[in-house]
Amino acid sequence: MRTYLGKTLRIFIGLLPIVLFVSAAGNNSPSTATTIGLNIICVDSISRADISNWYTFTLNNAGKINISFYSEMMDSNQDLYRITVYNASNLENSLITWFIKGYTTESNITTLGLPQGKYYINIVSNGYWRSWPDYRFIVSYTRTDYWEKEFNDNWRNATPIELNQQYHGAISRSNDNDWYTFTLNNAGKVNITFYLAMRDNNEEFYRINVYNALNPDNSLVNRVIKGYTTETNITTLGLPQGKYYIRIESSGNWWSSADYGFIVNYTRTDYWEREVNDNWRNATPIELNQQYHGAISRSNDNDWYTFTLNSAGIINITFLSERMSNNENFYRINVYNALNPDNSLVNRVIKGYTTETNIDPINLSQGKYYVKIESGNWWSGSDYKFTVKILK
Ligand SMILES: [Ca+2]
Ligand SMILES: [Ca+2]
Ligand SMILES: [Ca+2]
Ligand SMILES: [Ca+2]
Repeated sequence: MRTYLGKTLRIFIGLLPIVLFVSAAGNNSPSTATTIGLNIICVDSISRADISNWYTFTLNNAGKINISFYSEMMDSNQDLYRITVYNASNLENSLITWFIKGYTTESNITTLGLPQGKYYINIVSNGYWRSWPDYRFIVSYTRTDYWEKEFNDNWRNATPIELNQQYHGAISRSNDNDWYTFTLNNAGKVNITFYLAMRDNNEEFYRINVYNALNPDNSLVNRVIKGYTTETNITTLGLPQGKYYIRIESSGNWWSSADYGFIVNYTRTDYWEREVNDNWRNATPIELNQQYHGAISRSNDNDWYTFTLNSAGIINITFLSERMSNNENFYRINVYNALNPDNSLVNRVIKGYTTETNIDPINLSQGKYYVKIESGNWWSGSDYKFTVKILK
């Protein structure tokens, strides 16, 4: 029961999902697109008279869709079908374009996270073929608020995310950029963990950047993720309140359209550094006798802190760090008088095996001071802690 120049209705009976023949003749433009249901197998075909079929579906809520496409094996392996998905409000730029080759009988087209709205699917044949069997496809939909919402390819369209909640996305085109945004109502520390199912090789698959909305030219973190790394703890960041962006893209070398996951964990605290604090002008103010945390989140990260002595006194500094895998120079600590920033009062290098350093007490006059912490010739993104104590 198949025709090549007409269209056929078939009802599949049994355990399969409901199957609907979907196409009226002449659905060859968006304005005449055939409305299809979600999670329903649709059957249609290409014919000499009708080589471009348009379908439309509506998502009442945000969610993710997967399109599966089934066709019979043809006698050539050239690209036979082109499947394109559009947001109805943007027919200029496809969300995804996928080619189906003649030997491929089953294709699972990359998952798309989408906002509520109206969408189009266009299935086009690669020219006239002598006989076109029916094809079947299904748009599988799962409602979720925790997927990206395409297009999110620049910061203006970033998908807003909640803190402490895992989200998913996929690089559905090699040039796909996935932007997310979160807001911190208070200063705190942020830890981003990135998850993927192991890829086929250990090439660089993803690049992740984090930006402060006020300073989008300089990323706070720039991290590359390899295919075998299924869980990556991206360095902890101490941040002031404000709006932030995360950008996830392919590394440029390899890409995979499979899902990735990530979570932005946030802990409110006033006792972490506040990036960007990379020079004395943006130094993080600290209280005396209070332990602070920070991390050298890039090899060229500089962490500046400032404190004020209301009267002359003696201070000492205690610095705690993790034991590293070798005994190279991991940190350098300098202390400056704000009136004389060219001469450091303390210049101390911390080696990798040293976990606690007590810097000799120093006599200071009343005034404003800076502490600068940076990497040595090695660096570690793990947390360090330090306390400036007033002894007298
Ligand atoms: Ca994406
Ligand atoms: Ca995107
Ligand atoms: Ca830092
Ligand atoms: Ca810094």
